[in-house]
Amino acid sequence: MKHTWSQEEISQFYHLPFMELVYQAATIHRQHHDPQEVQVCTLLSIKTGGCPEDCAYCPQAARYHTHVKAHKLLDMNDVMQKATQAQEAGSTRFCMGAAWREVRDNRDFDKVLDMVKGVSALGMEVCCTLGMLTDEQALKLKKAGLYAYNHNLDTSEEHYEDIISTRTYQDRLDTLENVRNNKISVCSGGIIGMGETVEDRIGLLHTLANLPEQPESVPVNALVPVPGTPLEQQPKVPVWDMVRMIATARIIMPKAMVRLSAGRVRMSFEEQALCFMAGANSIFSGEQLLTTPNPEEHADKALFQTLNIRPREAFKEAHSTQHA
Ligand code: SAM
Ligand code: DTB
Ligand code: SF4
Repeated sequence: MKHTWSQEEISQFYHLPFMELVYQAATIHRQHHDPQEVQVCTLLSIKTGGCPEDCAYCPQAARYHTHVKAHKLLDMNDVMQKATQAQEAGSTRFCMGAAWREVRDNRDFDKVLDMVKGVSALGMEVCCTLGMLTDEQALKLKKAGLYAYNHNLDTSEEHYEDIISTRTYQDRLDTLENVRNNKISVCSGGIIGMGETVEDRIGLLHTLANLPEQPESVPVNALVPVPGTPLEQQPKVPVWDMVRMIATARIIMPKAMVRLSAGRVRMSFEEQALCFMAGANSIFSGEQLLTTPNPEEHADKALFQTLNIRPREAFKEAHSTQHA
């Protein structure tokens, strides 16, 4: 039977004494996952910048003047080359991001469908993050071989309108429903460090954990403050908050992949190790996220070696549910 988490229960986990929280999360992590395994994913921005939305954190919104140079949709060949490189470097999931408000039924979408087909044929978990989707568009992506769709709720419903005014929380939830109804794996998480309260963070986790089905994947991002965006002056998120967020997500969504996403460039090996201890079991590798820097490949190789971590195989979730 589905367990419903109350805001109060989640808050109690979040506020546990730090070591107790990490211990409980690490214990649950071991019941559902191999703690020596971390999935390595690669992001590629297939269409960069010029986005009509006003997400206050985002360097790709057309209305802010940032370092990002807009470019049109990449060619299939470039995408396949990047995906192959990523696979050779140990990535098992490839996520293509477009700075779109929503998918439109046009030639660009047809090209994206071809990209999904191509990357899927490599045997990687293909993920896309393209903005809002209709039910029909989700079905087309599914038929092309899409494994997962990323669509973040970003923060609590209450804090949402301080961050984004060009769409609503309900728009986000509707897209997640369209993704779920078409049997695509759901990836949805958020960002901390955007001036939210602890209640907002708990509210975000509350919404995610109580979706009709919990997301299979929950990215936890620390804001990367980009000059030119309204959030450029936000102070760095303390690692303690990142760990609390990851640990709480792990406890209330035990089966999900919890992804230590944006913000790793500013974290030491010790800090990242604490995140893995608290239940994070995925990272993005490669020197760029979408448009901002990420640790270099050799640094991540050294991190994995130091911590005796192995990269996780592709489709492990699907394989283990089939055998269960
Ligand atoms: N346009 C699509 C959308 O918004 O759903 C897909 C691309 S969008 C860049 C993907 C996600 O990246 C956002 O939902 C947000 O959570 C994250 N993101 C964007 N800028 C960020 C930043 N500066 N720091 C941390 N995360 C960020
Ligand atoms: C997610 O939650 N984080 C990734 C992925 N999903 C698409 C993106 C982070 C982007 C950070 C800012 C940038 O590089 O543009
Ligand atoms: Fe556009 Fe996505 Fe950036 Fe918002 S987060 S401005 S929708 S690219």
